[in-house]
This record gives sequence, structure tokens and C-alpha cells, in this order.
Amino acid sequence: MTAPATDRPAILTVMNLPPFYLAPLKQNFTVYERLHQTDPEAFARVAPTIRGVTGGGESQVPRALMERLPALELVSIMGVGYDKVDVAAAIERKVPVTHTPGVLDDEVADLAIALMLSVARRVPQADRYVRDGLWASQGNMPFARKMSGARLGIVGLGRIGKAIAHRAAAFGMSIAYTGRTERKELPYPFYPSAKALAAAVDFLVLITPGGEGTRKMINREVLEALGPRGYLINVARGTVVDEQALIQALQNGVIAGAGLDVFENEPQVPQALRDLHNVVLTPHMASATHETRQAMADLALANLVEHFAGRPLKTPVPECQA
Ligand code: NAP
Ligand code: 8YV
Repeated sequence: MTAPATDRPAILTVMNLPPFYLAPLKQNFTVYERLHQTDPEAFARVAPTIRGVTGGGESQVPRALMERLPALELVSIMGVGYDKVDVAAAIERKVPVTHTPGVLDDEVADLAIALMLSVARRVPQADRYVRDGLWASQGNMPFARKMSGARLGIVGLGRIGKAIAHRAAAFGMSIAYTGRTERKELPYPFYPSAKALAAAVDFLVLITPGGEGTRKMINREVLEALGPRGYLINVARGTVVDEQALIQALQNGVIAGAGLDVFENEPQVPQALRDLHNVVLTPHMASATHETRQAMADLALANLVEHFAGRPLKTPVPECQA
């Protein structure tokens, strides 16, 4: 049975939620949709009653917002990455943070492979070639680059990284990885740094968390190591790459190309990057299918429902696990 509206815990949303998340959220809670952004005066009035915050992997939940919410009990993120949540501030206030690991691995891995194929085989350019009538007027397109059988390096062999490796194996690719720790149980060679890995592969795929630990980990030196026949694929976070160094590397043939789903200052993408012909760009959409976003919404909602029913959280972030 649904509780009367007045008895329902108050939740603040910090992003535009899809209808299939917002509707059940409103059935269970009193929902203030981005009120802190849309109506600061109304927000000031209800802030002391807000007990939960929910948003996506790109949503900001800074210390300053938490300080406005004295009754806050839970931050539920509809996304696996939570680098824009100030987890340290949440822990200080004994507020757990939850996310949605696992349910999006296939989807993000699929897009990583799609970007690799797109940039190597120049699929967007080929599409334009046909649409613009160039096939008929100029003949066949120049040859592209083979992906099957090439060497893949994965920076961050976690849940999604392993799903990428699994798919790449079906393309006959050799697989190597780097991370903070070597995983002896895995059958792939470990390299101690992104630079060492880059020097050994044709495709370097980034799938680490964002945040301070990985900021600008992929810099000019790593790109030089990847070399003029190497491709960079970023489905992690824009902050992992030094974007200016990447633009220069792409402009000057230091690397062959890049497939990018994430950027330093989303949704702004530098004009210099958009002007390049050796890149394939997608708008942070690796998990954005009906099926997967539904699964993510269900899990984000379940964490809120379980918490307010006094039951254990389904998927707290590692820092908040007992
Ligand atoms: P995960 O299972 O926690 O894996 C993360 C991997 O990154 C681990 O192998 C970890 O290994 C490694 N790592 C962490 N910190 C590192 C560091 N400082 N240097 C090097 N490696 C590091 O997470 P996941 O579920 O696979 O998700 C990974 C990330 O993908 C998310 O955090 C998010 O940023 C991104 N993502 C993007 C999209 C999108 O739409 N483009 C969608 C979903 C996820 P060690 O601990 O051994 O270092
Ligand atoms: C989404 C993501 O863009 O899960 C993540 O870390 O970056 C993506 O799946 C986001 O979480 C949607 O809200």
C-alpha cells in the first residue's frame, strides 16, 4: 500500500530523471525536482525536510548541498560512477551513497567495441561518403584499419573492463591491462603503468573511475607511447585524459585516432576536437538504452525504498560498505 503523500520521505532530484524512474519515485516519495536549481527560495523552505538525494553518474552532489540538508540520510546515484559526489563529506555526516554497478556492464562494453570499430573502420565517414554521393562521384573510399587480431590494452580491468575483454577475445584480439593492482587470477598480462601498456598495444581503452585518482592519467607521454598507429578509446570519464594534449596528438599524427564518449567539460566539446576527422564522438551515452537505463533506475529506486523501509542497502559504494 502506498503511504499518504504527507508521510512519504522527501527526496531531492539533482538531474532530469527519465519518466520510468520519476513515476515510481513519485509513488513512493515526496519528490522535489531540482528545486535547488529552479526555485532557491522554495528550496530553502523545504531543505530541512529532505531525507534523500538522487541523480545520475554526472550529477554534482557537493559538500555545500549536503550542508543545506540537515535531515539527509541517503544519496542514491543512478549510475556506477559517482565521482561528482563528495563521498568524504557524506561519510562525515554518516550518509551512505549508493550506485548501480553491474547492470550496465554489457551496454558500456558494447559501446567501447562500437567506438573501436567505428574509428578504425571509419564507419561515420563511410556513412557520410554514401549520403553525400561521393561513392558515385569519386569511387571507393580509402582503405581503413583492421581491428580483429589487434592488440588491446585496458586501463581499469574492473566489471566493465572484463566485459570489454570478453568481447575483444571474440575478435581474436590479444588483451593486456593496467590498474592500481595486478590481478593474478586474471589470464591477461599486467603492465605497471598506462604508459607501459600504451607502448605495447594498438587500442588503449579507458574504463577507470573518474576523480582525483585518475585525473589526466592519459597525458602527452602516454599518447606518444601509444604512437602513430594507436587508437585511444575513452568510455570512463573526460577527466582521465588531458584533453588539450589529446587534441594536439590527434592534430599532429602522434596517435592515429580516438573514440570518445566522455569529455572534460560536458556537454561542451572543444571545437578543435569536433573539427578533427580521425575521431568518433558520442554524447556520454554508453549506458543509454531503454533496457539498461530501466535496470539502473530500478536499482537506484530499490536502494531508496530499502533504506526507508529500514532494510540493508542493495549496492552501497565501496567506501560506504561496512
Ligand atoms: P570497477 O568494477 O570498480 O572497475 C574500475 C577499475 O578501474 C578497476 O579495475 C580498478 O582497478 C581500476 N582503477 C581504479 N582506480 C584506478 C587508478 N587510480 N588507476 C588505475 N586504475 C584504477 O568499475 P566499473 O563498474 O567497471 O566502472 C568503471 C567506470 O566506468 C565508472 O567508474 C565510470 O567512471 C565509467 N562508466 C562510464 C559510463 C559511460 O556512460 N561512458 C558508463 C558506466 C561507467 P584497481 O582497483 O586495481 O586499480
Ligand atoms: C550515465 C555513467 O551517463 O554509470 C555511469 O557512471 O556515466 C552513465 O551510465 C549516467 O549515470 C546516467 O545517469
